[in-house]
Amino acid sequence: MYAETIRNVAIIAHVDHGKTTLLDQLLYQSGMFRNEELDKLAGAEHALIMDSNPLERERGITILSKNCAIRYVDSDGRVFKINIVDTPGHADFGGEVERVLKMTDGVLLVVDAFDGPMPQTRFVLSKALHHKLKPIVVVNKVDRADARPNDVVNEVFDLFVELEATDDILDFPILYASAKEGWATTDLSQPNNNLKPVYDAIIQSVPAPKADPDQPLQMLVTSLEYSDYVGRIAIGKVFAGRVIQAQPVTVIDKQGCHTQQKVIQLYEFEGLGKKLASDVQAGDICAVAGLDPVDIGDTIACSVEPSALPIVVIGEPTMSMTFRVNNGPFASREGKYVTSLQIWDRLQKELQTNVALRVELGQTADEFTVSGRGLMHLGILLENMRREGYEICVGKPQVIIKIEDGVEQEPIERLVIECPADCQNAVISLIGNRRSEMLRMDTKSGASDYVHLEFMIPSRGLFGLNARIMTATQGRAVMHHVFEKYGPMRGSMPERQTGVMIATDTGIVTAYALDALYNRGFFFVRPGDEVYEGQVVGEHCKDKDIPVNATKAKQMTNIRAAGKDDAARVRPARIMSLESCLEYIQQDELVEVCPKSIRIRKRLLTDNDRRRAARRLPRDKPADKRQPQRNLTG
Ligand SMILES: Nc1nc2c(ncn2[C@@H]2O[C@H](COP(=O)(O)OP(=O)(O)OP(=O)(O)O)[C@@H](O)[C@H]2O)c(=O)[nH]1
Ligand SMILES: [Mg+2]
Repeated sequence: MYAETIRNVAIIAHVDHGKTTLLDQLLYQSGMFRNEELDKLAGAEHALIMDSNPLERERGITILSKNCAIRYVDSDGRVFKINIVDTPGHADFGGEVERVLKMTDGVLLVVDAFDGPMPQTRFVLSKALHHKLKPIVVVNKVDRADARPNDVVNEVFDLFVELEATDDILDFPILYASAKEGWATTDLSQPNNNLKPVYDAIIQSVPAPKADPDQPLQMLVTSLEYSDYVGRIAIGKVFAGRVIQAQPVTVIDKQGCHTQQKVIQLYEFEGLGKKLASDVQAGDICAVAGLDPVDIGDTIACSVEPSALPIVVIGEPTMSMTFRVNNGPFASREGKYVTSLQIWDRLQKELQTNVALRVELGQTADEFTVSGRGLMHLGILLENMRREGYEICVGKPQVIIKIEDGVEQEPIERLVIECPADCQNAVISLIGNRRSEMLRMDTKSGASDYVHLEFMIPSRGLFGLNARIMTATQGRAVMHHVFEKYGPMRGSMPERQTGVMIATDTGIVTAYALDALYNRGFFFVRPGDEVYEGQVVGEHCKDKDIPVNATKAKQMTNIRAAGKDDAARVRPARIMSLESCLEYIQQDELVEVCPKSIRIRKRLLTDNDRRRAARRLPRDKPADKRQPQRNLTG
């Protein structure tokens, strides 16, 4: 049967364990390309081919899952087509992993030979086991001087047992690899110089897709792409039957609505791209152009006997933010798209491909509530929008509270921190007052000066935690968290300890003014920057907000003062990334996201308005510490 020579696998792992590096090397060694051809496609610092999107290159992480197909000839001369999906490892993009697993029959579970299984390893493995996918464990980075591959294999085995894997799954094949150096072996005492063992393990261990080409067509759409020439392109796996060029089909959406449409163009994956195909049979992954409407989760079915495939359920968002029209004094200076309609249209477009995102109308016509899987998930959306020329103001991220059986439930995350033994006390005391509970604390086997700490902590407790842990450990700790479950609300959280400095005037920041405020704290702006009344220009060293005049210029007189007239003392500005701003702000503040600048401002720009609003609050809640929503702030 045709599908006998097809293998569909996804590469899954915790962030930075080397998925993309492994896939790139598999492409180099596939014999389908000249090395120079691939070298040209590699980009940025990590020189990875598959991380092709500009933000991925900038940050060195994978954000979107991507398909490619490799032809492989085994030792018996049989030609196999291996469809491989690269997935992101960051917990916030977990939805991307869930979306694509349905396409595959097996997974390469990559685990770092020093780190061992981390929170996202557990998450992606549990999803793979849920889909009954056959795992192959790749212990990667064995070239590392501190690698401890044997311990890691034991830890992976324990993880499988914890996740209640069945006996036949527990029999998983193990490969030891250095993706960076491009080799893998089944036995560390027998070195090897290529990735052939990875190909062989895929061919031997991953089952061929169970699919019957003689049944009526059923194809599940798992990704969408756009092309200027052919419009929407639906990508997915053909579960039954075959797709034929120019064939009429019935598209069944998630509500069960049928529409009669026609395949305009049909592609199969080949190497890094797609090539036109006349016919794609059950078991293979293909792309269909010319269908509209079509969405992720829809079934493309036979027009005579249409029947839908089960819908892929994606985990719910846990965090939401308000996106609103930028109404600050500098609005429309940098952006091309500034109206609520333009923002709404852009968010609707994002919903078509970003499966873990939700968008709802907000309290006013200028506001929308956007929910996602975490700060980075929403941060990447904002970053993309800003680069496309949008201007938006966003409010403080809030965790999404659910009510179950009349009890308020909040998202709880599994947090893993690995740090040198000498700073564990500092870490534990920081986390201790954030309503967490410790699950585990042990020294990392094979690396005795490192401790491995595991906690359950409300998502609220994670806001601003990373920066504090890094300061407390001089940047030596590694911290990862992933959503685990909803649990009963755990009470109030400590919030930002410091107040801010708020500009009282609109104008250009002067070194003279900053010098006068030298002892008041840190600034987010530099001399020469333009600021407006109500903008947050710095962090106060005390816990109260203070108004400051950052634009004050030195009075011009013709009397020269002796001494340090020209030598204004200005601390280097603290330049905050978009995500750090989002973590930093309080309930009464907004982040203004524009194509060239990111500013923090007070919701109410004038001092009078803020005072008036504070007076309206109950007496026992001071204005700068107010928390309108039951202490939800972190
Ligand atoms: N020493 C060593 N480093 C490796 C190896 N494989 C990958 N790396 C490095 O690990 C880092 C992360 O590699 P990626 O391939 O981007 O990891 P990833 O799993 O795709 O990361 P995300 O997609 O962001 O989850 C890069 O700096 C690689 O150079 C390896 O075998 N040995
Ligand atoms: Mg990657």
